[in-house]
Amino acid sequence: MKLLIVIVLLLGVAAIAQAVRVHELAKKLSGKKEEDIIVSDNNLNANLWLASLAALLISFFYMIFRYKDAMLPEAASEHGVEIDILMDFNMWFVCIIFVVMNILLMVFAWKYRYQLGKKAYYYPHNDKLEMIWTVIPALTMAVIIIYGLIVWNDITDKELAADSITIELYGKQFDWTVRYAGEDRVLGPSSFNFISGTNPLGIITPAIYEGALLAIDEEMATLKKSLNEDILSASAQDKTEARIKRLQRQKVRVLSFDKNNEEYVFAKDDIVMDKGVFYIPVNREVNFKINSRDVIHSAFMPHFRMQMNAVPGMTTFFKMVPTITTAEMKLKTGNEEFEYLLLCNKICGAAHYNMKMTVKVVEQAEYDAWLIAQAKFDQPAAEPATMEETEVVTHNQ
Ligand SMILES: [Cu+2]
Repeated sequence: MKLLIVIVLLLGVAAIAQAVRVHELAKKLSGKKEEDIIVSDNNLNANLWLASLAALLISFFYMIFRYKDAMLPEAASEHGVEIDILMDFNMWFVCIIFVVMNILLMVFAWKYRYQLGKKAYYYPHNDKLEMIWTVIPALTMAVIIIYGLIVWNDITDKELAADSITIELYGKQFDWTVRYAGEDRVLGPSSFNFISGTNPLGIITPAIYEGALLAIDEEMATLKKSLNEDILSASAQDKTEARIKRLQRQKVRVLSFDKNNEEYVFAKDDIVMDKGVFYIPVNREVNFKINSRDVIHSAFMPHFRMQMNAVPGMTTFFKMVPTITTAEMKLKTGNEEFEYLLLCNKICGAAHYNMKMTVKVVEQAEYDAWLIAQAKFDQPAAEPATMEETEVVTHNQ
């Protein structure tokens, strides 16, 4: 099918080339030169040019009017309001300049089109004019950039509120895993060296540390045994030797971690969520720590006007305060189906579109009840809390 389309396209191009050639030959026969443009042709082109300006402006304003309701709803976070004002300021600026410049550009081209007997005015240089058209755009750019930087510095300021919640967003091809810091409000240390089927974030605890070493030693022992028994084919032997070398390197990396690091205790109450939905309380600061396992992703929550790259090998940050609960937003948008989303905004591979999680913004009490029902990292899932139990826990926190 694809080949067929390519052949049709190629034949089309060839047909156009032939038609142009025929046109040129016909002209040659009639003795006309290409430079001989008649005045009426020139005027027609100039007027069509003006008509294209009208078409451009009409479609520009029509699009704005037609799609104004397809924009995001109002910002659902404290800093989002600032971002929206900044974006509106830039948009108005750019749109006004776009309209004025296009009108000037195209009207002048129409006005000074070629006309019989009209001669171009020779005007080679004017310092004052050049100064004006350099300084005005430079000042304009400076205003836009400085205003943007002020807003950026404001929203990325590192200082955390005393009651902020720390949540890790961990991206990989192709999903997000979310980790809550738990009651101690500190995320336990983690490293890719400790990632396994049951430990997708590579969180380190003394038990996991021991387990990783044991698994490496056991696999190495089995491989060495099969090598010694001399039962492998030559290629299988090469593969086994390569695997042993890899395991040795992995062991060196695991041993480079301090076995008795006191920080490992912070992992105990961490909560790892990979169920496609996570909760945050309204009007409370959430401090996101963002990581990636493989390639660059981008943690994107459009309704909160929040986006930050997830870069392998480093942790990035973004803190924000959600101001509108999911339930309130459903009412405001008149959309019963409305949900806040965590998306990936870097095209990171074939299933990039699938990197999606639902974010529920709820009242503090509902958040506490939800959180208590989630399994802690090194404990089995809690029994579903009864209402009384939930109440008690809420008051204790
Ligand atoms: Cu991604």
